[in-house]
Amino acid sequence: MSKSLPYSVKDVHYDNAKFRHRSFFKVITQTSFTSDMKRECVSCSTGKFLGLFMIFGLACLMLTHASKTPSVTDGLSKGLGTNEEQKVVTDVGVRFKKLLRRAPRLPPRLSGNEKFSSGIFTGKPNEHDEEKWKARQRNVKEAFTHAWSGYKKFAMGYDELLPLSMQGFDGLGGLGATVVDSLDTAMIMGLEEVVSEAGSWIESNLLERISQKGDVNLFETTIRVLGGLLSAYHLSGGDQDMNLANTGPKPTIYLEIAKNLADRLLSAFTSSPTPIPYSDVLLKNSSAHPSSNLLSSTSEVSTLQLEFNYLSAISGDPKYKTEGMKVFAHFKTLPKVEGLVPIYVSPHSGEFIGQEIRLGSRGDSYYEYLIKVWLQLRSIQDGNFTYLYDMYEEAMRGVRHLLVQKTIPNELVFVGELPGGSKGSFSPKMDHLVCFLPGTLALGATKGITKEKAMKDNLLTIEDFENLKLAEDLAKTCFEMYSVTSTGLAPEIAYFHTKDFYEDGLGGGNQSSEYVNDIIIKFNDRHNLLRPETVESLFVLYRITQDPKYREWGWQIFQSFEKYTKVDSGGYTSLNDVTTLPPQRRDKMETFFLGETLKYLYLLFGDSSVIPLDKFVFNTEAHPFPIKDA
Ligand code: DMJ
Repeated sequence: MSKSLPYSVKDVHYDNAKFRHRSFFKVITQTSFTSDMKRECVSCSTGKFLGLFMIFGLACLMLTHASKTPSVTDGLSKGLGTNEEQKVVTDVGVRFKKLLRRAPRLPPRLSGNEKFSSGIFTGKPNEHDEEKWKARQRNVKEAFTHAWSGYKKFAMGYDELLPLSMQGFDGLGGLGATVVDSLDTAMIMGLEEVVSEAGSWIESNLLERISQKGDVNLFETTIRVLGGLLSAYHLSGGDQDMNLANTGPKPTIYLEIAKNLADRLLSAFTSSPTPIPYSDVLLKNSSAHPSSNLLSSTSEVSTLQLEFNYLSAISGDPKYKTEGMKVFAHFKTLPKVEGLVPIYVSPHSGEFIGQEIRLGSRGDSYYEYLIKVWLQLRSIQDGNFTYLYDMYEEAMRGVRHLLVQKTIPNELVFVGELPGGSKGSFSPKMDHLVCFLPGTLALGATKGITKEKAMKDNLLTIEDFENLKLAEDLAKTCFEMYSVTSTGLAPEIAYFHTKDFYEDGLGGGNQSSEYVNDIIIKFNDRHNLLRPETVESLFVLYRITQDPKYREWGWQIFQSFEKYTKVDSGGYTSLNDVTTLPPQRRDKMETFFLGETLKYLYLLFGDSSVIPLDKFVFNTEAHPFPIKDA
């Protein structure tokens, strides 16, 4: 028997095969019972050898008594291998296997602790727990209703609510961004009244706004407004030619408006001399222009494709996808630092500008969309998008190698920045925005299925395990960025105590936190904008690991939002300083609080079969699109 992996040439065509180890028993049974393999095997000497070997093996099994010894040599031992494997492995079998197999290239095992905390051996949550989470989910729904009612009362049709001054504000070009960003959350929560109010407003006003309004940012309008319309189209039954929503307009209304908007947004691509679009669009005359510094943000130009691809799929018009995907095809050709890219790109030269590398602002969702667009397109035969996966894997290797460090004294894992590129020095600074990364890493590792299933099916590579580990470590750091403050809410930016960096007297204010000396919060970074990234990652990690601690962390964060950001007259507000009590309030409810933060909390506390991660991909603003053929 060949001692080198892969065992079968077929495995070569199977992703990750080179890291998979198949047990002796599986090699025999799969070889024998897979019909075309059988054909190959009887005609080759290896096959004959395997056949004889199987007969010999079976004879041995019959001769030995059936004392069941767990297969300690198998990678996924003690409960994680399949039942058949454990049943048939006897002492003799184990000895044979030891003799005949080279030391396998095994994925790491779960430690006792991990097994426990991953929920694999904890069984299903009991009824009492389920009731508790249902009640907590209802609390989130009430929070959403409170947020919406404030917006409706004081700001309906404006982009955002200023909850303290009880008025609306157009900070995103005047397309009623909160209405569109909130709609699919209301659909998911089954809030028919809100669906009706938001849907009717969109039907009566949005086209007119689009044709009369001026300057909008291409990225913000795509992720919030276009994304919101597209997921509303799907969730209301548009893909199935049905109207599933009991209320609000027909799904085709959302699609028509989405097309009208996207046709105008396309001018950012078509007026640029390179595949890199301009950052701003004048909707009313479908023209586009670069930002004042003439540059586009790397994350902005690479965070349009999920939306444009899905619009092409449902409208039947390939032009949106064609333009959007040119950005990635172009990025593929540009030089990078171990897969990491600078945060600015010029639409005029098509080149990256400057050296600054980070996974926070202007860099973040470039990495998120590499893997999500690959997940969205991987079943489609009309193009080869494997390069996206390769770029993602290379980038995550770069993150692990160049950006990950641990704090002093408690070894929290964080992702820092390279302000001067690969040759510059490392900065132990992390935007809250980076907290999207644990979710993205976990999703990229299991492709949306549970860790338990992925392990059972031997689908995880060594790198997948490394990424999952980083995801879990980083999620903890993100959670501790909340716990360390007096309000239980994270600052916009945190610094970390390392051997090269420390500043005294800049803790978060919660003296009972273990991490007061690990996390440093500078004066200008103490605000909280009700951002979603941490709860987004908790949601994804809960779905993938099934570890209840992620739900508990999410619940703690939700309670802090309730306590310190809720405004009695309606809505929730951003804070100026999370480290002091009572916190100074800022007077702004961002659209993503309804579009993302509350949606992810609601899904985190709810049934895992709702919007499953192997069948949907969430855009960066938490609008879910179905994955074709998933
Ligand atoms: C949202 O608009 C999106 O999540 C984006 O990717 C990052 N910024 C906000 C939320 O913080």
